Amino acid sequence: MSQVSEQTVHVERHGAVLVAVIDNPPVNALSHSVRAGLLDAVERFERDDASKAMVILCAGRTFIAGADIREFNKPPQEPRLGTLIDRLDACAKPIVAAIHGTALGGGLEVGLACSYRVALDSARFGLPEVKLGLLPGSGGTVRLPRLIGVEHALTMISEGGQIGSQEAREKGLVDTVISGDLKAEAIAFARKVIAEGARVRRTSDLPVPPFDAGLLATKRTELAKRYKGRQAPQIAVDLIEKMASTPFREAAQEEYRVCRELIGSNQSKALRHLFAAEREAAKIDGVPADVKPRDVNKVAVVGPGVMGRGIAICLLNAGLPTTLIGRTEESLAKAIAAIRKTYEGNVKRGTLTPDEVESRMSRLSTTTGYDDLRDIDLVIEAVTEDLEVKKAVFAKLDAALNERVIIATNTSFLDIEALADSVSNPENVAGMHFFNPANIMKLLENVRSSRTAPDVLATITSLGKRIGKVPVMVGRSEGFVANRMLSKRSREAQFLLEDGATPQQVDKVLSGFGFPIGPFALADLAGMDVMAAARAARFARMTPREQQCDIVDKLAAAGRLGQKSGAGYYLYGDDRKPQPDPAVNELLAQHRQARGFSHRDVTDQEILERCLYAMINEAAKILEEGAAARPGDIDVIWTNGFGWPPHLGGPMFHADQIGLPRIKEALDRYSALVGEEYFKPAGLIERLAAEDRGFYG
Ligand code: 3H9
Repeated sequence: MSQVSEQTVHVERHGAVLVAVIDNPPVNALSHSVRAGLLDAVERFERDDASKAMVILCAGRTFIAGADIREFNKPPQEPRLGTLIDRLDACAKPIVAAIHGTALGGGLEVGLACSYRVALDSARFGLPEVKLGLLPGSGGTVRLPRLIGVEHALTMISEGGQIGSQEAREKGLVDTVISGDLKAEAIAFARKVIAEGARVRRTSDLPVPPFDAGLLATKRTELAKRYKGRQAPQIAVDLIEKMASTPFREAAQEEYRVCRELIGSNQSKALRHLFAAEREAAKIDGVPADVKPRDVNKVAVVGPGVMGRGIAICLLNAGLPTTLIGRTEESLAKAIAAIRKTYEGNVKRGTLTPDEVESRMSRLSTTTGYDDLRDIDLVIEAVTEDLEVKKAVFAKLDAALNERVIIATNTSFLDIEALADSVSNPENVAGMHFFNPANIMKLLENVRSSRTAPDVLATITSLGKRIGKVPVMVGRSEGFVANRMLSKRSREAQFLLEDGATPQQVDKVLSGFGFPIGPFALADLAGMDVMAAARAARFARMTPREQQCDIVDKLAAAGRLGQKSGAGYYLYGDDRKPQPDPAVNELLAQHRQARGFSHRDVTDQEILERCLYAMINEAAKILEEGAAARPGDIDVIWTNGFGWPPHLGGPMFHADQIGLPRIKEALDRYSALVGEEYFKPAGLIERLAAEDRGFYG
């Protein structure tokens, strides 16, 4: 019998039914003690003639959420999950998995190895391993297709999505959906199984259902497009292909071999790093975990412009009654119409029902005054990006709101301390920096001032999660973290054009690296007028070379506003596909000549290094200044905000993979080539490189 190191599984006898209860908070992951405890429970069940059926149940908020990710960096320890699963599968008496919460990864694999599965109506099911750069390693790819068919199983395995209980029931994954007391109902179900002859049903005995021969090729193409550069989704198709023509045991062995190989891969390490970093980011540096967020039941948004509308949609979607404050009835009417239009788009795409739209719209109210804000708990200010305008709004809010109301600004670069100075309770002031389109983008940079109260920081973090964002706390710094780093990449992209690169070369290199879109195609999407306005706003703080690098202004002046005018860095036809334009090359040649730059052939390596290392160097300065608390926060910001490919772990993780000594050497090289003011290595990089350490130690 296996040794149980700590008690995370106990058994209860209910007549002829033995119930094994797993209690391993927070998510009942299959840690060593759970595997050992469950194996003990099965062995005891097998020995005990009085027990005719067994139920596996979990305490707490969820059924098993998978293998214990924290154990992946250590060698596998017996009993391995595969050993336990084989034992469940081989059991001569029926076992019922009683599922609530989320049955994920190894958790679902435990369920699949049981004879029966019953689930609460709110339960969810998935094999999310692919999101961690892995694939199921304990029978998921060999059992799920046998149970629900190859096509559905392939979708779940290669995309990692979840399905609910009703769908699971329809597809044959679940035998019964329960809406009452899971434990009582699961025991009753087990008694019924006993009464009907205690039949054992093994998924491993089922044949693989026939499937469309073209499915695998179609799926490969679809996945390659959707998960650019990711290896696990493609390997999922390989495994399913092999599974369909290989005996069960052999296919299961191959699955385990592949899973172990993927655990050791760089892509999986990067994705596991991000999983942990995202959770770490929710823990606010310097704020104890027991600080309670304030209640947020009713909110207001000041400013019915594009950002204000997007923010209002997020709040309405989360069920929060929201008041939109605007200067005129006309601007508010326009905002209401735009919000409704967004929702109608959702209805057309089938992601919302008309009733859901009406219930969301019914939570929206508008006002042009500040008199009726008595019940509001939190206000998000999203007016024009001008300190004086914002201060005037803050003064009005200060007069109207009670002393506990949180005032969050959506500024993207103004000084949060100056805004805090303009109200009587500066401890209530913070930033909530959304990214456009606010209702779509996952990243939320929450900003703390030196005086923001800890419970205000906890509140904006929990509100961020509640509205479906990935909130990361940042400190005072111009452009905060995401935009500050982006501005360095944009600068280098512009300088590279002056040196001789073309927009398409730069875009190709960066999208080849894994960004969803290159910087110039992105600028064409945003609009050259917008880019020129942003440049004008920063002009006084630019270096002389940046000031004179006015390619954006020249394009805007030529009416090349990007996609909306049919031409920008590229030409656009009806299909909106960017086509290189000789006129842009001519404009660049003239610019170079006027500026005294001679054209040279810029290598792809130089493009990649200058764009990425300029960002990494800036990130190191941000860390030194304390504007980000941890390198992981920066990785979370860039993978959720500006499309850094998740399988490369974020800029800080990637820097460590390359090695800081190598990065420092390149920064020195570009200091000499481009200028010290752009590439002088940050003190942190100098120090870590000298010690041959990385950002993560
Ligand atoms: C697998 O199963 C491989 C097998 O096929 C084969 C093996 C051979 N392990 O997300 P939350 C922690 S691969 C360890 O904030 P929520 C998490 O770090 C696995 N810890 O809560 C956090 O800790 P802390 C396949 C885990 O309610 C705490 O739980 N399974 C694990 O928003 C709360 O997490 C997955 O990929 C784990 N597996 O969401 C599932 N999972 O408090 C990954 C969570 O210290 N998990 N923790 O920061 C999830 O998707 C979500 O955590 C879940 C709960 C939906 C379960």
